[in-house]
Amino acid sequence: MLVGIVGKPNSGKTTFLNAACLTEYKVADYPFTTINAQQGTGYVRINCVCKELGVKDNPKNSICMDGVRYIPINLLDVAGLVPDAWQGRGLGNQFLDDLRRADALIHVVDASGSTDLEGKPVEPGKGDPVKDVEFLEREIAMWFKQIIMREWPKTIREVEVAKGKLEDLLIDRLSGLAIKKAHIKKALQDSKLASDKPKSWSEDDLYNFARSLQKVSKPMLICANKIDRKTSAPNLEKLKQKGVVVPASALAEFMLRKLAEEGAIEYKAGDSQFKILKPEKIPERQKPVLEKIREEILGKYGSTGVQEALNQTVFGVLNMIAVYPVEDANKYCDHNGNVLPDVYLVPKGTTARELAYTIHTDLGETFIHAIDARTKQRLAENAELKDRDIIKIVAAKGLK
Ligand SMILES: Nc1nc2c(ncn2[C@@H]2O[C@H](COP(=O)(O)OP(=O)(O)OP(=O)(O)O)[C@@H](O)[C@H]2O)c(=O)[nH]1
Ligand SMILES: [Mg+2]
Repeated sequence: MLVGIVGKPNSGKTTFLNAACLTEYKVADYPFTTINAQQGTGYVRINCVCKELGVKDNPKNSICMDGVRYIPINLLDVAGLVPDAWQGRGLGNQFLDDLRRADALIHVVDASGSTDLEGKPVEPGKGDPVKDVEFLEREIAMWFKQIIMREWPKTIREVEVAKGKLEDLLIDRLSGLAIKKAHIKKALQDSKLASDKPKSWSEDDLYNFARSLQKVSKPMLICANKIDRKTSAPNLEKLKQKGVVVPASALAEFMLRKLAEEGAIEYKAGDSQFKILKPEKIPERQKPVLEKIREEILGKYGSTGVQEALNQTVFGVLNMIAVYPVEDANKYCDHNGNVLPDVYLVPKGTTARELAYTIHTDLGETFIHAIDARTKQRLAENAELKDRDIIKIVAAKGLK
């Protein structure tokens, strides 16, 4: 799973990455601090089934803290995007190619309006985050359009003369973009275009198709960042008309995570509160800031929003579920006795057999049936899995 972090310069993308992954990439209050893509491991947070089952788990592919399971996902922070980047402005859009493999995008917006469209600082409230969303969506759609249009006359000929199927031809052009045929079919449907007559498509049609394809293949969540600034609140409502919006303060999350790492406070990513453990470890100038975070961010919004943005992206926008595979359905463990060792993120609608394939090709190929470890009932190969299911796969070729 790869989530790309996009947005104009200076909106807080790297701060978001650092807060989610506890990395230390450079952050500064001017545009284009980041030039090359930067990667980190972030986590989605779920309530672990260990509490419900009353067992002590030994997680392997994830982390469990006090009954809260953190499942790793990859995050990628890229250079800031300015209007007309697709035509080469700013750092151009070459770096968008870093996002080709992304499954979803988080658009980090400066909700406080402290920066203009190019990321230059302005008087807080003067920048318009709604415009930020509009231009960025256009830039990403134009990037997609450019890729679709590579060899477009050839594509038209192959469809209209050789009677090839547009989705088959496009899947070749778009293969590096982690786009599936189902995405192309859905985008063709959504944009209501005749797939057998691409010659009749206008520039606007092509744009709409590119936009639809981006929406289905790399859905985007808006992270309304910098909510610690007063000028953010009025913009939040307006932003909600633009899509799924999560209010956040990446800066607050980074500070809480760092203090927790140093043992000064008790705080887990996504918590709605924190507890001061060692006041002597907290620098004096940070103490009033902490109280402000407690009252004006956690108290008002319920969290700093960074964890919420990751969770909403994976479970909301991408519609994934979390499933625990086990080898022993009675003890919920693997063959080494590790209890609830792994959690897999799979798309909603995944079947028992598809899960088997995800774990190992051999398990998929020699699948016999699955067992729901909670109820001990057998599941047929096409049984759809549910969120938080604990599943044993029975296969002719078990993993040793
Ligand atoms: N008040 C406030 N400032 C923030 C927040 N997040 C980031 N910032 C500040 O915004 C500025 C830009 O942050 P970066 O993380 O470098 O932004 P970026 O989007 O990666 O910028 P580029 O790499 O230039 O594209 C820095 O001064 C950060 O301290 C936040 O939640 N609240
Ligand atoms: Mg940056």
